[in-house]
Amino acid sequence: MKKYLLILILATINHLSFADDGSRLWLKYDLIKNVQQREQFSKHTKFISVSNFKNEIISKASDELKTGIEGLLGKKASIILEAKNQTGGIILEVSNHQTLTQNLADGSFAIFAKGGNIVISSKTEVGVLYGSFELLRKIQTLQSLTNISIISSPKIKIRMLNHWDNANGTVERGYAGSSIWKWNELPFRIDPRYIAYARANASIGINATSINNVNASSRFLTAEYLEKIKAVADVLRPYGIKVFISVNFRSPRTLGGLKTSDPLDPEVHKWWNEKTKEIHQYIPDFGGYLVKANSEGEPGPQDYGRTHADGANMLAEAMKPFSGIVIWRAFVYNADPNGDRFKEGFEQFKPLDGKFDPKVIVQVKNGPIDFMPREPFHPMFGGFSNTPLAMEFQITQEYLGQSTHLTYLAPMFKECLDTDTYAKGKGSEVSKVIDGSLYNNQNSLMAGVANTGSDANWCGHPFNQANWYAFGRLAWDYTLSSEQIAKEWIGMTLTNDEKSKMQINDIMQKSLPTYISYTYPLGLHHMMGEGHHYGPEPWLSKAGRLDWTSVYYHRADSVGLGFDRTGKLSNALNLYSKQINDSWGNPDKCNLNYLLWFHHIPWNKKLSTGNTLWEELCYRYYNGVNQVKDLQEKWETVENQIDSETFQSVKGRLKIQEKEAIWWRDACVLYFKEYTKMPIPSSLTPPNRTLEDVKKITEIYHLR
Ligand code: GCW
Repeated sequence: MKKYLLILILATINHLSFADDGSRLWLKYDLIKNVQQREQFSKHTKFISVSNFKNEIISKASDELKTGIEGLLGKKASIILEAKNQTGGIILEVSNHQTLTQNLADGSFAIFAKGGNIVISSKTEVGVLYGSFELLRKIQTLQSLTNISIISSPKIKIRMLNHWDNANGTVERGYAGSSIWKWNELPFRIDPRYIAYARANASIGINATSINNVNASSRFLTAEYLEKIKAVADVLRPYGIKVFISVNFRSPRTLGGLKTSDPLDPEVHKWWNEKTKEIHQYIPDFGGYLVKANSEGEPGPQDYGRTHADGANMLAEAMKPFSGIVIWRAFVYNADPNGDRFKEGFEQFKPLDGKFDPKVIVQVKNGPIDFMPREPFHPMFGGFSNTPLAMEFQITQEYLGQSTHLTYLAPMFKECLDTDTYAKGKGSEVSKVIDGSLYNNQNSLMAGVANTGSDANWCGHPFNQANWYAFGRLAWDYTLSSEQIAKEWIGMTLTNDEKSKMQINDIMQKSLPTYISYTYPLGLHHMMGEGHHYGPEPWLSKAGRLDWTSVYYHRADSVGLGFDRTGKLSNALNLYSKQINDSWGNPDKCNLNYLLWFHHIPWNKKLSTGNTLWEELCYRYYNGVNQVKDLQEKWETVENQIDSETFQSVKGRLKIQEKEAIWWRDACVLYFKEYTKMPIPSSLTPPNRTLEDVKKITEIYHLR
């Protein structure tokens, strides 16, 4: 009793007096305030029964349940061996329970009430771990456990984070501090954050991670680094997470001292075979290789006149004796000033469709250009029937306000996954291409470029955590709605107060349309600041390559705006199905969200809204700014329900966002106005600065 009181007091003090630095992510396990609710949950969670103390995954599951229950309910929960006649507890079992006998994917689990207990059952240990997190999520979000009955099964086999982390501790496109991997300390010191990372990922079903940047250093394949990676893999393994390595294609030369890295050279083959074997001595369950080749200056098979398939298949061959796979990225584009970058991935890979080894998955970005805030789905998803394709989402917000703008990305992920490619007629959504069901592929993979870093709260903006969370939940089950995911995350991370939850969900759902409205309305894209990719630079006309400028994409002139991708110019639309062409290919039918992606529209053309293009553009930029104000007002209403540190952090960032939304609006409206020679609609207050003033802000960004 005394012990119980002490835990209760400590938990209460902890909850009341310490500001929340966000380091516990969505696994906070703070005491549930309402006593009746606690009592309800306590009835079902008196003990945790396991059938074997020794299995390390099961022991992670039972430990997590114990920690969670003790924190949330302020009471002791003991782990016992094989409950016999006890009731009111949780039983973890690895079994072929009838609910799981159908051909359910690895990691599936069932949670059900039986004989006065709650059973978490799976055919595999990792399924029990996922089920344990699911049960905790139910308690964290205050859902009743009475007669609980859940069967859950992952739709995608490999649910993976891609870290763009470098050996020197920096993170490419990372906005939350430096790398979470402390290469200088490994393998001797294991940072406790690795365990926290593993728990967070397991809680949302992520089961794979590639630990280094795709702009890869060969260093990661040295014995010194393999030992370090092994240490990380050992921490992640009991949480069901496999480690992958991004490799530099030139490694046989740089590391192996060979004269070439030509994938058809027998010595090169041998080198990779041996290297792959060596990796497995450190990491027996090694996940595989991730490769960025012949893209943005990275080496690859084309350096030797070979194809992407030659390169990928050579690595697949080396992987043959093992369970791992090869993930080959399709993010390639040549610097052809007359071409259309939109088409390049498709065109380079199309002749190779069907030529890849079964161990290869081709990983395609969310968007034919590059993770823009809104892109039409990549045409490869509709055009490749003989190659398993993986989805690469970007969780880190390179083009989405980085760590200062609030943008919840589940609606973006879903927009892409839910779009019908019509590849095999109606019902051929992108999700069915990547889950393997459309073409009966065995492998399926969804990757997210990680947004984690050394910041106390891992992700920079407190709401960026929600994007990591949402990515994992959707990789597990893309049919979940973005509202459901948001509400779960809010309940676990911020508050369970119903009214506040609704307000915050509203903020989250509106955040992406708001951001798009003041940056890239109507299908504009790629007009951000050069190099750093922050803020507006629509006037950018000179860069290392033409397709790194802004004018290449928006094509503003005295007649109109937008990139004509119809048959009149680039004909990229032709890469999509007829059904898509019937809508997106027709400027009068095209969804306004994609209009300027595909058409060069005259400034004075009347759109379906009744406004001319110029008017509509201005209204959207101005609305975007107004919507940020709306988000700020909504955030104010939840102050009493939110931890003060988090509240202030978001409040401050929303202020920056407001200022920078105006920056985007003024930059774009004033810049395009030069082409239109038309006034800003009279109902809007014109910017109180000139285009030159705004350009100066960007110049300062580029000062050295
Ligand atoms: O989005 C662009 C980024 C690069 C990145 C590249 C890629 C890792 O600006 O920083 O490099 O894409 O995805 O390979």
